[in-house]
Amino acid sequence: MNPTLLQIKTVSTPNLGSLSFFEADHDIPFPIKRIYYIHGVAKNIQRGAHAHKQLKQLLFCPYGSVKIFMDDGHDKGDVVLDDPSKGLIITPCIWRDMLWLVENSVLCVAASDYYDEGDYIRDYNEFITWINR
Ligand code: T46
Repeated sequence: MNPTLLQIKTVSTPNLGSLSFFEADHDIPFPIKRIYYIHGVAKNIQRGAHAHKQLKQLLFCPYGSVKIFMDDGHDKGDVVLDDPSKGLIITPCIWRDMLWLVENSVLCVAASDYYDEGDYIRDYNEFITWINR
């Protein structure tokens, strides 16, 4: 599996820190309809255990470190988001789990569509059936 990593554009100013940014359609290959973020998570907690049928996402971690496990039904891979300028694009039909390596890490998602529970596959066997349909 070949995850698509994005180096998020970052402007550093001496003594003032850094500013990172991305623009829909210009820097990421889809329009953004929703932003959400997961926070207040203890170390070693794992979330996820689902795939999306249509949703495209950019994941990034502005604070902390979160490991993303991905499975397309054939290959598996993982990426550690441990730098605010590191982004991970996840295309549809990828089973994912997210493991908090550092307490209170913030995982942000820019998503191509509004929330729709019908877009989730939360059962792994159903996921395998879906990708082989
Ligand atoms: C994903 C990973 C990276 C909403 O009501 N609206 C929303 O926009 C979202 C994203 C979730 N929810 C509700 C659905 C559940 O009742 O929030 C609750 C927790 O969602 P979930 O268990 O799916 O959370 P994670 O951390 O397993 O997954 C989330 C996203 O849901 C998912 O799209 O790819 O982050």
